[in-house]
Amino acid sequence: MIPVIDFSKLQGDERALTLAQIANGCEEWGFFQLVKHGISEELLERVKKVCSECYQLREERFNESSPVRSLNELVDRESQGEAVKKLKDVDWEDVFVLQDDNAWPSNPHDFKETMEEYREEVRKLAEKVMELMDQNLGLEKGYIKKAFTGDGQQEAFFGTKVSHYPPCPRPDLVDGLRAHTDAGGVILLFQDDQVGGLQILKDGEWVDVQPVKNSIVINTGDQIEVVSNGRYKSTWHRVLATRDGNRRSIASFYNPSLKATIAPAAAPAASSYPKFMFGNYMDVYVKQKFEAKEPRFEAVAAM
Ligand SMILES: O=C(O)CCC(=O)C(=O)O
Repeated sequence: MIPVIDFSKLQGDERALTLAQIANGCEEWGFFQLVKHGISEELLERVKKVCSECYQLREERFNESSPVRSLNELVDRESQGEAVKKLKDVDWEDVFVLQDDNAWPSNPHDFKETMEEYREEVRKLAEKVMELMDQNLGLEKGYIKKAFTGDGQQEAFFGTKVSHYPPCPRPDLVDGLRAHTDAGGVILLFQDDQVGGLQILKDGEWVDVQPVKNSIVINTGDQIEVVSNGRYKSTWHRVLATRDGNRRSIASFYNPSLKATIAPAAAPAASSYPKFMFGNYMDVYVKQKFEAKEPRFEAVAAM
């Protein structure tokens, strides 16, 4: 089971133990879940409500989307006797991204206000988690944030991806989201309470990220792997499509600015990771997201 950590215990006698649990989550799993993380249940309930209402308004569009068309074509070919394989270039997902400066859905009317409030809370939580990582890695407080912002000269990238994985008639032929590691820094996921599907690859086996009501799942991306010089490896994960249930997931990505220079924090001379500009890494990542990460590091080193 993915570790579940009570974040409120950082405040009391169990701070050292909680820090150790977070270090273990980062080192051994690349994923952990936080409960009592300080984001109010009342806000989280509102987030669920507005995101579900927003999806209801998009549902018809999903039925006409390219994943649905691709799967229908495949099933047609199968019904004509062709041996078919799982789709390799399709995700069974409805998605849009919220950033500070892009267009947001205007419906339902309280979507924007609620998601602004949520993003503010989750951004603060990301920065707290990054400071704990600084401490656990023996770095000065604020090191990772500084690395992500060019020493405070730039803004970190902060995006929130609102996804739904609608019921899929043939989960054997398409994944909700194909296996990948995340490109960036720290990812904070508010996943569905009921409908599972997210899995991580641990010691060669796919392990479920069990839904825990109102928890926030934390995982680390490729840039934390570089900064930590390979101590905190980004973990492969995927979302399985399911026949029943429409899985909601809201993933917030705290990433370096595109202009930030990323390099291992300690002993760079002895490191197997290069130093590069994050924007260059993203240029490689968009083309190779669903492939192994090592060639991405090689490609960006050669740029
Ligand atoms: O929806 C999820 O649970 C995971 C999302 C994810 O892995 C991603 O967007 O990179």
